[in-house]
Amino acid sequence: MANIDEIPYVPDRHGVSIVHIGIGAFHRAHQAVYTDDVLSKTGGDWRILGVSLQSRHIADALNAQDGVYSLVLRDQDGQPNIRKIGSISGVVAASRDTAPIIEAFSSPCTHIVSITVTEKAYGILRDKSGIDPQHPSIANDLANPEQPVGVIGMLAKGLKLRRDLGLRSFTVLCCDNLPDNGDMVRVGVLDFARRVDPMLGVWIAENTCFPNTMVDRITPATTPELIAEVSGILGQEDKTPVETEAFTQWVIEDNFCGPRPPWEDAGALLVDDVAPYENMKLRMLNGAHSMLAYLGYVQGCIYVRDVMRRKQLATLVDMHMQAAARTLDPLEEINFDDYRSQLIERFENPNIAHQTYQIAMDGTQKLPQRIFAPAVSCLDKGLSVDCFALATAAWMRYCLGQMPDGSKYELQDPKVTEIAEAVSSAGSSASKIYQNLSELSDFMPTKLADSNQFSERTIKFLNLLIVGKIEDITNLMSEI
Ligand code: CS2
Repeated sequence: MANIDEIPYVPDRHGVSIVHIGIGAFHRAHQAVYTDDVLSKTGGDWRILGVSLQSRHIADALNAQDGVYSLVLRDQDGQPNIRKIGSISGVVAASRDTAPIIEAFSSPCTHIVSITVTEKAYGILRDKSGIDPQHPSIANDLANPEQPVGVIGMLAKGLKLRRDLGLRSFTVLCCDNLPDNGDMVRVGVLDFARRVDPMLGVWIAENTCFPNTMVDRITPATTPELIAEVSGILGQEDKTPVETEAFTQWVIEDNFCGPRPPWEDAGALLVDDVAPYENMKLRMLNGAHSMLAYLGYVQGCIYVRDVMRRKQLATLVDMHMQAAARTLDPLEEINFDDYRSQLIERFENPNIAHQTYQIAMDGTQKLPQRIFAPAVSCLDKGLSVDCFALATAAWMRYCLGQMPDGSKYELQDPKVTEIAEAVSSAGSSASKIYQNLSELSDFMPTKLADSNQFSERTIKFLNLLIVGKIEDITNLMSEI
């Protein structure tokens, strides 16, 4: 029988002081759980008002359950453990009703606005010089700053309300998988504010903190099967369960401009500098994830665990993590070999059904920090770029949108049109595919694009992948 843990506190007795934008599965398996731990251990008014930018469904489903949902923990063996989470007070669908969001932004009780909206939603240029005025929600919000639909416009509006009401700024806490995520959002919000109200830019620069964070917990998307399984165990329907692994990690820069929950009591690490943790996670975990997703998907592996069961692919994953570790500065508290072994065990977890297709989404938004940044470090350090060339080739092969048997799959990426044009005008030549895809806008860093070593190796791997020769790849890699 599965174990069910009920909420050990009365949720309604705790006030709301956090607004969270992007109330998807990851937030519900991560920050909402740390906050639930805090509420259980030390209480406080730390509940979360969720904002859903796109989906109305999640707002309706969670509100119908008073924000309460099941967290399903699946470790390597045994029964799932179900835990009810009470830290979310309710969810507002921004596309339907902005009044409760304005009210929360204007409340002196709100101390933090946190975010998980995925990489593509920000619209900030990769060189962090500012916002991308072509990005759909940025373009919309620059034209209508009073009715923002995107995350940057919404933060700027919220901060404007604080300034106009003479309230202390809230802290903006970005929890997406991006390097220097807080610094990046700061650049975007400041640039946006300066364009719509220059004095607001000055106020934000002086008053608002944007801590950097590293977040980690493998969380597959919720499926109808999970909903049916959990509802069966509970004996009543839960439309919004999330399943995740036992492992969880959160490293937060201790830089808040107002009160914050004692998340360290729930196991979060509050530090002065998040960058070394962030690079380790982005390059070793996420980099290997992207590589295995592209390679595995076209080999017919539906889940990450299927990739790990194929010896040759698992060896390539291990090699990728080792290569990524070589690009990192040492971290006193962490032995990278131990971290790698732990990652491999997590990827192998037979009870987590994490789809390679899910990870393969939005490659143009993920490769720069996961694959290109460590590749550039290799060039700087005189190390082999092979593992990163292979990951890039695997993504390029995936961009062809076709399985080895000719059946087609749909690419999900904000640059899908550009990718389709790049691929179709390249014909069947690997070097032309490489050239066209590496020239996508705001994508590959110049240093990498200019490297003959990188292009030659990537094209060589891409050629092998197009004819489906995984054995030859392993042989080539073992020459490293
Ligand atoms: C994954 C991440 O979908 C992806 O791109 O690499 O969501 C990964 O599972 C998480 O970052 C783990 O913390």
